[in-house]
Amino acid sequence: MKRSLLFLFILISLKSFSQDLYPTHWWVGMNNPELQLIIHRQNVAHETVTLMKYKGVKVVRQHKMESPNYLLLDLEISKKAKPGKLEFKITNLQSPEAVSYKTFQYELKSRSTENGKTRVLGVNSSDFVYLLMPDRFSNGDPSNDRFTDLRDTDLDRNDKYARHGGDCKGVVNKLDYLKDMGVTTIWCTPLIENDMPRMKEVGYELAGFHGYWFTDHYKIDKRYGGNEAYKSMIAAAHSKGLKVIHDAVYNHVGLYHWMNLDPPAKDWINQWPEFTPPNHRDAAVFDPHGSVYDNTNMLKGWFVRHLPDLNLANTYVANYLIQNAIWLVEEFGFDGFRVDTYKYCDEQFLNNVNAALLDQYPTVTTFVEAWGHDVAANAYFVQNTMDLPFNHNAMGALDFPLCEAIHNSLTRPAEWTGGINALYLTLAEDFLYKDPMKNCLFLDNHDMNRFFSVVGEDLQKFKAGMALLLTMRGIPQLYYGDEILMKNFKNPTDQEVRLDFPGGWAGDPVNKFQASGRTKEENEAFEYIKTLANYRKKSTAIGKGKLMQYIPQNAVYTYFRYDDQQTVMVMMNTGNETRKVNTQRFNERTDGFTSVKNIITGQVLPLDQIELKPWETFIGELVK
Ligand SMILES: [Ca+2]
Ligand SMILES: [Ca+2]
Repeated sequence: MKRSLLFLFILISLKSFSQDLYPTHWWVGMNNPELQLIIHRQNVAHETVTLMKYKGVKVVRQHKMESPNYLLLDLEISKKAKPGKLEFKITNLQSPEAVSYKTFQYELKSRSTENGKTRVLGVNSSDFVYLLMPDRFSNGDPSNDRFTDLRDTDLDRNDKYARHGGDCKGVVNKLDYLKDMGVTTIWCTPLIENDMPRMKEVGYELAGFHGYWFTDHYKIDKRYGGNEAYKSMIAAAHSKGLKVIHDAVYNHVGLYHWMNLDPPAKDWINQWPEFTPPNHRDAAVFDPHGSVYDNTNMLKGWFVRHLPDLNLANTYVANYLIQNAIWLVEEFGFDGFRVDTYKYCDEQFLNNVNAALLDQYPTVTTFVEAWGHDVAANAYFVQNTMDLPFNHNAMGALDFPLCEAIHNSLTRPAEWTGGINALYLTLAEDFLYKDPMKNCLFLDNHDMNRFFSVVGEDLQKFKAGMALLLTMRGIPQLYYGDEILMKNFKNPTDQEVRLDFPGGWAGDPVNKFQASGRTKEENEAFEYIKTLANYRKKSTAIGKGKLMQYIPQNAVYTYFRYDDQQTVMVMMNTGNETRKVNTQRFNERTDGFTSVKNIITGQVLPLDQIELKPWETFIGELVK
């Protein structure tokens, strides 16, 4: 009895000990043989940690931090190393009569052989991304809704600021719904653990249900089902031919992350005498006339009071985050990254993490949230064609300037630079991007007004926006619920645009995942997106082809997507009069074709007989 109790005690202590190792485990056969292992344990710096003999693995260096609670070991894992468990011996020379001898294990696993084949596939312009907030989408497992050992124990669907219980299983349950709609890729706002109490933001007690307040980079929040549920979700998605984008945050951590609660050293976190927010100006990063003052404030200010800003110029912090990014790909096998708060991060760090990921996973893709205020500002933060003192290496950006231009097109009259001409002019500036096809295109997201509200709840304009989204260059992203015409402005806060998907919870009065639960107008919106998205799936011209646009005339905008096999023509009337379109000036794209097949209705028309009512959009495939 005593023996088994002792055994249990050892097991428990080993378990809690192993949770203080970062990364939690690693793999043999990685391109980079180096691994920096963080041991977090009280007074570990006063102890001696020795690696027992293991073929192909050695400790080449150890680092002490300001805090005695950390010891960092640089391991070298050669190609000779086989999967197994490293054994470390700890001898406490300070107090041998106390716990003088202990061992702990560290697992080296074998890597997946499926990377780039059935997992880690990368996301490209032939995909269609669905952005959802897991807490608000669907609750597949009510047993994980709340935990008394987490700091936020509230659960209240009547409170927009509280958690609502959605999870990974809920997403799995709706994969067929998404696939049927023509979605190919899911992007969940972060699922990483946010063990934070509710925090005051603009006067409201907000829960970390959006996921951007990380407290443990190696754990999926158990309210979403934990690491295994995320693995299952990704496996289920992959088995249905769907991909997954992982939402990463390098800029900050939550107040209750160990890096802030028990910092290894003061300089792991950017320190200010008092709370100092960033100026939020992308210009402060790249302005050739800018001051160091503004630049420092932008890159090192704390996003909000409860998000300590990480010092990404600190090598240890950088190593930790880069290893974590690689760990996440190998562990979960998702297909691409979306990176949050990009313009607030140390620039060299960003290039380093991107390069390290690509070195290990050539197929993994990344698009970033730079939120540049215009094309040049947005292009600055990705691979571009400009001659600059610092060259960013991110593949693609979330295309905020194009989103704004679309809003402009659909809400303002066609003027020299406004209305539909804003869209034309914004696309013309694509020359600043190295590859604009790698940008992610969207009409709204969790930080913006709902698109249906932006266009004044006008279904014609809504369809025009969806037509642009699904036929334009780049990787299109739809925000959950837009397909059922969810609306709202983010007034008083963003929570208004983050409401539950009706039908995502057992017992919901309506279920809008099913046609029978949707209104006539909602079904019309849904079917329009579904038809276009499913056409898009098979269309090489839209998925991978070129774009040619024509100067808008009489408020009618025309562009073509084309390749060797196919030509798709899109026409949009943004004026208030019906227009018969003269297609003469499009000869260089229409020559050799006689008619055009309307993708939505299937009707075939002669090319010279296209007439557009106000705000009507025509999408047709040219026919020989
Ligand atoms: Ca749940
Ligand atoms: Ca920062």
